[in-house]
Amino acid sequence: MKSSSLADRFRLNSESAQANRKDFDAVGLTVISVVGPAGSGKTSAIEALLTRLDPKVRVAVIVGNLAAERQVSRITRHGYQAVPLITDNLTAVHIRQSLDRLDLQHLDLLIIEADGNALSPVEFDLGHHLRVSVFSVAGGDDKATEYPFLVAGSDLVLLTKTDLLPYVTFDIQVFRQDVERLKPRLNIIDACAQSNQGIKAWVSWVESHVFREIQKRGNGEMFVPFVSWDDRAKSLGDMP
Ligand SMILES: Nc1nc2c(ncn2[C@@H]2O[C@H](COP(=O)(O)OP(=O)(O)O)[C@@H](O)[C@H]2O)c(=O)[nH]1
Ligand SMILES: [Mg+2]
Repeated sequence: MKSSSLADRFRLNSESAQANRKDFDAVGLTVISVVGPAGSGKTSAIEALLTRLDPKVRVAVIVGNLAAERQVSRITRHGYQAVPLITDNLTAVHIRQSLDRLDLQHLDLLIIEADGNALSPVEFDLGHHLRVSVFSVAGGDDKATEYPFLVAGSDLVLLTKTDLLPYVTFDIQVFRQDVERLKPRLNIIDACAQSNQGIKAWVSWVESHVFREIQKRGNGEMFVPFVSWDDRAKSLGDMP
């Protein structure tokens, strides 16, 4: 990036994000960014999603962090396309530069995993349509207040590693109240990649958005007929 100031960086990012979204919209692609502190369980939540998502949904993942090479192998082992972007500060510019590595026309869902940390301005728009913030109970119940812009700009919060609740000091009510204060009525899903708690709700949330976009697109390319909620509920029925 050649920009000289923070304002320039934001402007450049904003222009790239708009261009990204325009490209995504042109092909009816749903783009979800999954953002949270390193180690909060993002890749695990994405893996849990991919292994249960309706197999007809054509999905690819962009992983943007310093360990991206290793993390994409956790995605590709499930048979999905994944692009590593090795950076500690993922921006819409990086996403823009990586788009020629993806066949956007033949995708329904693109997931972008990004770390939120002190260096990474998580309020950056990547060009996504939906943002999911991920926090773990092991990370402390103050994390929503540490990432206020992330929470306020999210469409869903995943609170992960709930199996660790008996072993850590984490006041769920405090966390929930902080989220409610930052963004009233924001949906929080308590999730655990080990026991599958909440994974059904997470999968359903993603599918509902992707299916809606596919129906809007209405080109009949993939869902004919549309998979009913009853069928999906049945196939997910073994989960809590
Ligand atoms: N106990 C427990 N560990 C988890 C859970 N989800 C993820 N982990 C572990 O937490 C660590 C970080 O997870 P990862 O998905 O790589 O986090 P990311 O850095 O946000 O992508 C890994 O060792 C995971 O196995 C969970 O629900 N329960
Ligand atoms: Mg990860």
